[in-house]
Amino acid sequence: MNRRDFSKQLSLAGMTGLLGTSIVFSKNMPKGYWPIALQDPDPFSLFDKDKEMTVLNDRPWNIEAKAHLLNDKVTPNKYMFVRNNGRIPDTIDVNSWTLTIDGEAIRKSKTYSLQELKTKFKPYTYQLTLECGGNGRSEFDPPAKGNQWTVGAISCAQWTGVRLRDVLEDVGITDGAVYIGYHAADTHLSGDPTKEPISRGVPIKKALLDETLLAYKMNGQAIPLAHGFPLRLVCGGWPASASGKWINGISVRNRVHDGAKMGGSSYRVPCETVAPGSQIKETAMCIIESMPVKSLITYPRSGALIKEGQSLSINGHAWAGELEVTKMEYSIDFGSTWKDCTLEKPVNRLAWQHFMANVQFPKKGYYEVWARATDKEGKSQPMVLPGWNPKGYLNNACHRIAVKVV
Ligand SMILES: Nc1nc2c(c(=O)[nH]1)N[C@H]1C(S)=C(S)[C@@H](COP(=O)(O)O)O[C@H]1N2
Ligand SMILES: [Mo]
Repeated sequence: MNRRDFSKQLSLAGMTGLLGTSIVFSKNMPKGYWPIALQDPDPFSLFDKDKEMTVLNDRPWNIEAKAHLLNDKVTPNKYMFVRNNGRIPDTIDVNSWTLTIDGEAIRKSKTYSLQELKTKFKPYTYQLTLECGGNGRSEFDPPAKGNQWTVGAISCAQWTGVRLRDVLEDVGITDGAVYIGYHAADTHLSGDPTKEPISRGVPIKKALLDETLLAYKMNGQAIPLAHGFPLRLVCGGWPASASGKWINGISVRNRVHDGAKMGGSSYRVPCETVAPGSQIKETAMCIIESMPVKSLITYPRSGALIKEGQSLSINGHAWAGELEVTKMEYSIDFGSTWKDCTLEKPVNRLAWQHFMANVQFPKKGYYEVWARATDKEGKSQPMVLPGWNPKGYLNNACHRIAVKVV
């Protein structure tokens, strides 16, 4: 969010909201004035994030969690990563907000007000895993350009909204429907109003699943601004880029959606494994769909100290895109031998699962605890960086923490 552009449109009510109190002599304030308290805004207070979160970029805002901050079973806003491709919309009027369904594969386009969506269709609540396709990018070699996410671009909040399927059925889609693409109210960093910063989507089959929501609540409250207030598409288990924030349109396409960041190397990886650093033809790139199996140790934080003879309780989460995780193991000997963790079932499909274990160490010294999840199809996390790709997507290597027994 560029400060100048932000202030140009920010209403007095908007400023009051950000300041947390009213501006007493606001009527004397010059037009377009930006109160000092809001200059170089502090992202932590601006977005209600915990101070331990890591800011990777401020134009646009990109903020990630650290592993130990993600220990909650349901991710609260303060620990939820923020990934923006453009500028957060700064003038949102909930009362006039609409969602238009159009595209080649619908009978007649239709526009709903937010109120209509909420009253006409049945609400559902699911906990849904959203992981940025680039989570773990910082480990790629040769390095991949883009936000250098470590492990914290993952969340599993509770989303409430209406099923996209119910809305599409109400509009009427044709047999020719192949894909949906979202349109949103955020603006391109260049300032060009004709350009969308991002307009992605999913195949119609994913769009019609029970868990694919047009959400208006996160963890039981209005969605925070940074996460898509007042309306967001949520496609759990897929790269989170498919879950459009601030959406005001869905196009039902008769072909693969061709919006911004659907082509080239955006959210696409070589269809076949390639040598690190290779040049890849555009036709040899495939769109990322369900995310791969992965896990995170969220307790204790790396660097734990324990006394000799004591056992260490570890816990964390595991997820595998559209699939369930069926096995969770840990190793204290650099992957030579593995022991089972206790693994819970997900609260619903596409939610992460919790694991825990009681780890024993043979003697004093330095150890690493490595965690490895296996999905329903028998695929496990690799111990080292998996398939190199130009943009550094899909790093699902085992998470590790350091432990000293003293
Ligand atoms: N309109 C819009 N939707 C968007 C984005 C965006 O920049 N604009 N970023 C996408 C990407 S790449 C990710 S990883 C997720 C991040 O969601 P979060 O910020 O709520 O964690 O939002 C997705 N939806
Ligand atoms: Mo992303």
